[in-house]
Amino acid sequence: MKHPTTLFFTITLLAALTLTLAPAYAALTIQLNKETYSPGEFLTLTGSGAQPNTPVAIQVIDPTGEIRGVTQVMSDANGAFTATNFYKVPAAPTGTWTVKATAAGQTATDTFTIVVDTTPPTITSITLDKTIVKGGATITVTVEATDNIGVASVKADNVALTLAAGKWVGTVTAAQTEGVNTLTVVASDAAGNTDTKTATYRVDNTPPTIAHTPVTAATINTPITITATITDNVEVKSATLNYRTKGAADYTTIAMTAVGDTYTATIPATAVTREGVEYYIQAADTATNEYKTPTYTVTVAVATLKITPEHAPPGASASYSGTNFTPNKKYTLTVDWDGITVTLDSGTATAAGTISGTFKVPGLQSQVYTIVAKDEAGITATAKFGVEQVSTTELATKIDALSTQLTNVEKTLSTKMDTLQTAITKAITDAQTAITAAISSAQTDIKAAIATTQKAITDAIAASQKAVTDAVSAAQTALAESAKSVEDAVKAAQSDIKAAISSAQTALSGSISEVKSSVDKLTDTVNNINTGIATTSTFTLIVTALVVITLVIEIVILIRRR
Ligand SMILES: [Ca+2]
Ligand SMILES: [Ca+2]
Repeated sequence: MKHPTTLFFTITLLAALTLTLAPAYAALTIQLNKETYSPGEFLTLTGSGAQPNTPVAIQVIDPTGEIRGVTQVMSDANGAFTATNFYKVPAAPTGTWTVKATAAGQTATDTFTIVVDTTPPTITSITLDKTIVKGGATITVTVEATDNIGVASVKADNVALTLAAGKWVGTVTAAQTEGVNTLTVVASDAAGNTDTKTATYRVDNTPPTIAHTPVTAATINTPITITATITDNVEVKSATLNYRTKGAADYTTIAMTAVGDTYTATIPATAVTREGVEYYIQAADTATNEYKTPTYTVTVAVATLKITPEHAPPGASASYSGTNFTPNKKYTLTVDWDGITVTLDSGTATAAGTISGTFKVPGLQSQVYTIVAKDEAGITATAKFGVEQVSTTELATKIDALSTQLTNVEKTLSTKMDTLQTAITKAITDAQTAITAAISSAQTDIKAAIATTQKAITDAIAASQKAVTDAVSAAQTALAESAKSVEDAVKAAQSDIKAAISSAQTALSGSISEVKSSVDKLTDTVNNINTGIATTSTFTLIVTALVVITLVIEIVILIRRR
């Protein structure tokens, strides 16, 4: 027998070895998404603990042990897997069913039972937000329903409602057909059991009708009662009276009060001014159909006052009459003089709103006064009345005298105007004449100035011409003198030459031919001089003469050398 300590050690070692050598994977498990299923529902499961990326075979086994369905899925990299809607649950056999998963030799199971639900849901309430609507209007439907297992869906006229806070809510579109229409609501459970209930609503496309006799005339500052008979094929919801003082920008809207089909409202006195009043009636039914009457115009009668005669002296009697005052109301007839109100008469208007009476003309200063008739409702009318202190004849005479004076003033003014006009005309004519004379004088002066200038220019030109002529003449004289002196010089030279020749001829002992040649040359030159004197310029003659003298000197030198 081994030592207990040794045995314990051995067992511990074996356990450690076993743990070390066992696969590193957890146990295979599966989990169905529900514990019970109704017939027709599908099974879905999730699993884990398989080897990574390994096929997992799944079997569905009924309570008798018969395999009713198989499928296969792959585990993922973590060994997890899912089979979705892999088997449709039949109605039978009831009892405990098993789902078995097998992967790499490991198995796992889960169980479920089939519950056959034969109890339909119950619709407990249907609520419509409105039951009288226009055709095509939107109606919000709210349904409450229960079921032994659970309400799966609710539809209203085939429109699926949404579950919110325990109630099924949605909107449907009303039919177009006028009259009572039926809304069908169906609640279903998962097993397909249903409950159907209906609700009704009414379609009203017909607006209300308004029967009204328009008010066309009213008394100023007096309320106007407007009455109309308003009906609807279903239900009148509201009726309003809309009024404004004619010319006002906006209408005032007030609700009409109903007694049966008779609706009444009152336009207040403050709106009834002399401008007149405009109004219309509007009615709506529950389905929001509306009808509006045309706009009517009320003419407001304005109170009038007439006094006969129109003027009279103090103490005389005058009568008055007025219309359109507030019927049966008290009134007073007054006149205002320098801030003091004097009552002339008072009374009560008739049922027709007329007033009349007489008064004694008060002793007021002569002038035209405004007489005021005013009733308790504030309706007033005025008329002018003249209090006379002087007789009409006296007044007429004064007016005639004034008229004559005015005529005289008019005549005097007319005469003065004529005189003034004549004076103005003359002044204008005089001014024109003076201007013309001044222009003429200026023209003469200008002409004289031009003539003087022309003469001065002519004189200057003449003076210039004489100076030029004198200069030319002097030049000519000078030239003539020059020519004469040249001629004299030539003649003197000729004389000297002849004497020289004569002397030379006498002295000649040698080369006569040489001298003769020079003499011939000299002779030619002299001839040329004589020929050219007439045509050659003074300067050329002088030069030529010098040439001749030079030749003569040469000849003399030549002769003397001998
Ligand atoms: Ca049920
Ligand atoms: Ca209607």
